[in-house]
Amino acid sequence: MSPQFERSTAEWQALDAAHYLHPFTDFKALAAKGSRIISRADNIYLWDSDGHKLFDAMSGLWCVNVGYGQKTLIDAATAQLTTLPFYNSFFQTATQPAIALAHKLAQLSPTGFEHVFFTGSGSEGNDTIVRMVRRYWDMLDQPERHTIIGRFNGYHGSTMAGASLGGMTDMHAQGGLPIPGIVHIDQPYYVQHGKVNESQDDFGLRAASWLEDKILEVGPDKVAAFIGEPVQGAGGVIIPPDTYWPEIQRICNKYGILLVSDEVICGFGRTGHWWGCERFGYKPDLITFAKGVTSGYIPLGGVLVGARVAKVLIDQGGEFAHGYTYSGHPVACAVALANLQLIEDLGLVQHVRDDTGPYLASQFAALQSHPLVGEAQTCGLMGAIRLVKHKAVGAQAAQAFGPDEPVGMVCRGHCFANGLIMRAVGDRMIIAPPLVMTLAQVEELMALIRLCLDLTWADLQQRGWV
Ligand code: PXG
Repeated sequence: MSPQFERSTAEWQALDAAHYLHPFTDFKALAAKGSRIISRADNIYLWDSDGHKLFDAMSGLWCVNVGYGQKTLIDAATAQLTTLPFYNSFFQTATQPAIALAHKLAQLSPTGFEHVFFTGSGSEGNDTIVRMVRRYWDMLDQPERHTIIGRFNGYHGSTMAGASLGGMTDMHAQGGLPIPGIVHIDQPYYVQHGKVNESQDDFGLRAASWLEDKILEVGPDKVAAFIGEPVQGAGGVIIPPDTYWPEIQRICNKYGILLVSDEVICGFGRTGHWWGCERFGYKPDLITFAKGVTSGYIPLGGVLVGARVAKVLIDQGGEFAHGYTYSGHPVACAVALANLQLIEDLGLVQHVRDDTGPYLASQFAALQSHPLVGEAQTCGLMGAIRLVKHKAVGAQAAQAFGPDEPVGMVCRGHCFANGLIMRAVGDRMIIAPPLVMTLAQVEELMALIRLCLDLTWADLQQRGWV
């Protein structure tokens, strides 16, 4: 490690508390407690500054899909930094890596996607979606078609537009969001909205029908687009019933509304398919991507633009007044090319679809017998375990923990103490491990998860919560 990074953990924590404002953080509470400092990584493991090893079941932050320490990505960055560390794509200019990556993404995208707009992150990608969708309808002389429909508990980033498209009410409560022209429908979460004796399939159709209700409420000639994540990630790995997305597609088609698939988490193999929309059987008009495009080695995001929108934007001419300094950053694009090559060379998408995904699913199904587990579900290499106070008995639904019983945080504490990074979203414990994970590592992960569930159960008994 470089000498400038050689300090004790306590020194780093003091400097951190003195100067560094972390994302989505209660600054005061963290300063009192001290951050966990992560120092290095290899394959699917991390080490903190005290040398503790952690199993990274969240792939950094849903992004390090090829795992840590991949030499081809490092070499690609080094080579590009040496040749041309930066040049922009404004003023009728381009760099070879940006063009090559646009070409590669067109090859990997679902049929009908030939164009890409690059950004620096998923949030900027979704800001681009808002600008592009509204410009599309303006160019078609329908400027009143500006309303975009998102979903409560959806996550589309943290910029003004990203947070507005998302449906996180605690984010909306800060700063007067959503911005005008963005409205929300409920999420397809059976635990929250399902009816007694309603099948998953029926619930999926009913949840999709909320889109039609909202379109009719806003006025069909005012709605520009619908945006959703194939599987809601940050919302707690909410996996919709198989009937949901095809019905959403039918409704969008019926009213001529653009369908946007935010694949920032689900893209590049996470679901066992290249794209989440392929897993769930729908054809979006626009796709947002980020994270897995570079496996998080360097920031990059963007929008894949399908033929319907591209045709209008390109054929009609006129400048699209939008872009970022780092749109098509050559180093980021070079790393992305190496990353996509590696995903192909290692056959990671098939590996998830045929090997680790089904194995993880069977292991999660077996968790169902644990006294704390309400449901445990997976989609590819994403999984969620809902912790419940009392399990469902017969027709009686499972009983959830109360608002003053933060069970997820208790469980997360046991995970960290035992070398496992698993995220808590309310009462849902979620994972999204690197796609390079082997079958043996799935077993290792499941042993850690079972241990942490047992420790949590014993802890909750002591607290008198169960
Ligand atoms: N769309 C989706 C679906 C995302 O998951 C973004 C957009 C925004 O991407 P950027 O690169 O601007 O962060 C995301 C990001 C969490 C968590 O706690 C999830 C994300 C980001 C930070 C935390 O699960 N997803």
